[in-house]
Amino acid sequence: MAILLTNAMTATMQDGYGLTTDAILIDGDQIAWIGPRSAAPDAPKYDCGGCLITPGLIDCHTHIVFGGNRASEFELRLNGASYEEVARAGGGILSTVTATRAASEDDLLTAALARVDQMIATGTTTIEVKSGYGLTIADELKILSAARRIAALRSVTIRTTHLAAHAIPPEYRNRPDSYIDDIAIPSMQAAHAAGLIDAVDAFCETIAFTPAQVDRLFIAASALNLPVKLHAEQLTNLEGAALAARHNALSADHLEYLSPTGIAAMAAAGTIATILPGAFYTLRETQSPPIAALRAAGVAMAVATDCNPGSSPMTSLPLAMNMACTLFRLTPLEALQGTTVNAARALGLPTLGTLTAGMRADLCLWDARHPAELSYRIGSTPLHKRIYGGCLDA
Ligand code: DI6
Ligand code: FE
Repeated sequence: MAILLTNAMTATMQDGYGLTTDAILIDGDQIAWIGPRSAAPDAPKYDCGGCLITPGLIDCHTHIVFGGNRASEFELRLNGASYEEVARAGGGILSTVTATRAASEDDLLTAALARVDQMIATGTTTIEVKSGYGLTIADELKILSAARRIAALRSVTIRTTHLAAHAIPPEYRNRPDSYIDDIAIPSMQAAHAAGLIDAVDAFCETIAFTPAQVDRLFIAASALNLPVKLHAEQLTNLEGAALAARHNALSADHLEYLSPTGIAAMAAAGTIATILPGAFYTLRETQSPPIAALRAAGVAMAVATDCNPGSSPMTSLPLAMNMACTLFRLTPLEALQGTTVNAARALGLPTLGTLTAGMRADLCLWDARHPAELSYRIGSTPLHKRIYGGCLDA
């Protein structure tokens, strides 16, 4: 059934904000028409009460399927415990791996749904979900299967990413190449065969995997026609972004230590820079990603939550947008482009991220007059209603 949205200010996100007071005709799960109210096709009307409309927000980088949480580690650290003491007390990324391995697929799904509900409540309509806390073939598949099931239970689009190359599990300590050969590549192939993944990611870092190891994984991904993306230059510069760009990556993510070489390679390849201020904030990092240089080079930027139990226990995209503006000096326009049009590009989803005829009807109605209000407030979400796939469900 068609419905005509009237009485709103709409940020179409075409050529900047693309602000318009035009009416929007939704037919089925698509935007069928946008134009002056006086020229609108005849259809039942929905009065938006002067709300601001934007595309539904897209969280293009999350790790929401995991067991347990790390609050006790957070408390230990703030009481002065060292990294070693935290590790001895069972903390760190491997504690999440232990908890995730111990959890059933249903348990993981239930825990993830609570996070999804918080994301929905802050305007998210599409979520990318990574594996990476299983680190065995069976546990990676369990995570990806739980992630896929979210889409049938909530009004969100889910895109899944294989991230077995996230950490080296204890059973492969000092044998990362064997881990890539025995677990990372075979679990990717098995997940692809089972239809469980849309893309492949890795953590390229001195504490994780080398560029040579990531390169081998990406060659195996390209043999399956799977697009790649990379956690690059988060803690040190290994020229991971340039490696990702050589593989035509959709995005390179984090990028605090990104070099001029990496920026040039990303610009040439059209790789999106995904900015993750939640991890920067949590880790009390002091080096910002080179935003001005990315801007000057014409590299498009996305903004995401990086929702994960260790470095970014955050579900709100409006909060990530606020942090991106205040910590990194993105403009409010860049922040909103980062969670709409550029986030859609980072996921390779051409029918999302802008509001034009033919696009999917995922929209947010906000109690706001101007899009800058979405980034301006700290931790408040003026969401009035979400429209998901043409349904006025929230
Ligand atoms: N970078 C991060 O900040 C997270 N993963 C990654 O590749 C950390 C994940 C965790 O600590 O659980
Ligand atoms: Fe991440």
